[in-house]
Amino acid sequence: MRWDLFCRVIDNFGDIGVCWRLAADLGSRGESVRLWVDDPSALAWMAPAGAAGVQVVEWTADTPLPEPCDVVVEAFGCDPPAAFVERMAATRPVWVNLEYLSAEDYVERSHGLPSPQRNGLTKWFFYPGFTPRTGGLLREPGLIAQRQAFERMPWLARHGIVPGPGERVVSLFCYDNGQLPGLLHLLSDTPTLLLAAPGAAQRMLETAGTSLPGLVRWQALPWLTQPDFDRLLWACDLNFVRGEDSFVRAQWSAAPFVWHIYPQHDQAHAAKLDAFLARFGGGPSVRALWHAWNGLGLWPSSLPPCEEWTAECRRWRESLVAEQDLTTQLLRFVRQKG
Ligand code: TRH
Repeated sequence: MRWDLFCRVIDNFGDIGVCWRLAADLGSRGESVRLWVDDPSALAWMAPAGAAGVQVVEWTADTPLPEPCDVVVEAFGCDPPAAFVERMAATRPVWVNLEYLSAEDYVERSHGLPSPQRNGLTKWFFYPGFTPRTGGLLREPGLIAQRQAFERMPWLARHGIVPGPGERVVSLFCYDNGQLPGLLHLLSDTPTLLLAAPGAAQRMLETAGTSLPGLVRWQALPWLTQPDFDRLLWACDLNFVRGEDSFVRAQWSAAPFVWHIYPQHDQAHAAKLDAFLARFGGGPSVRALWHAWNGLGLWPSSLPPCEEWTAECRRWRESLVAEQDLTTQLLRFVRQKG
């Protein structure tokens, strides 16, 4: 099929990150995707080589609007241009709104619901999620096999990262976070190499400067391509991730991970975080750590026991892998509605 996928970059990199993964995954399965994005700049580092079957169109007010494809996906309710929607009334593509990821109960109730539109078309809600009654998670065919076959030391060496003997390797991708001193204190019980993503993590560590605890050192990373970002998560003993896409990718890594959830002014993120924890499990020590990193509780005195935590993450990944991935589900959904 031919797909129009619309992406508006609201902030950060999750909007384009999710859309690119979906577009590339569809392309690898023989679909043909026109990815409309208002700010494609991040693709220069995220996906410099592009992807088979994916054409990127810079979406501005002046972009000429061609005939709509067989399927129109708008990411996160980003509203395709009105003139395009008018043309859709004539060609009648399947129209899908790909929603935000959440583990909250409303997702199961809302996934797959129709929304009748003024132009006579139906827009269908498609919700990613963690349970069989949701649209699932992006997981490319072969991803888990690649992860199992991955060798961390050569990858780290190729990226100029040389952990000392017994040094714990921790990735850090986060928003500005006043909780960093608490985290550094917690990590200071063991030699630790913190690999900091560009942006807030690096800025905060630069500011921390000489106040870094003795056993903790850090190294700045460049922006990695998405496949290399995945490998970073596979190479680390512990991953701090954020937003939506890196959060999911940490779950495929199955190394212990901590989520810095996108903060919302009305505190809605606290319920969203707890909804995930309720499904994931992890026990009180994981819960306390996640709450502390998100400013929702006091710091525990130590990290969760590593073996149990790792086993929990592996069990969680196995349970997710038993579900169908998002792209497979979306393809089936669209064929049913078409
Ligand atoms: O950047 P994020 O915080 O994105 C978002 C946005 O805030 C968005 O508006 C919000 O709706 C959503 O979160 C919940 O975090 P996320 O989702 O993890 O996206 C980051 C993307 O960047 C992801 O696709 C991984 C990619 N990435 C790389 O490819 N290379 C890198 O080096 C790094 C650090 C990230």
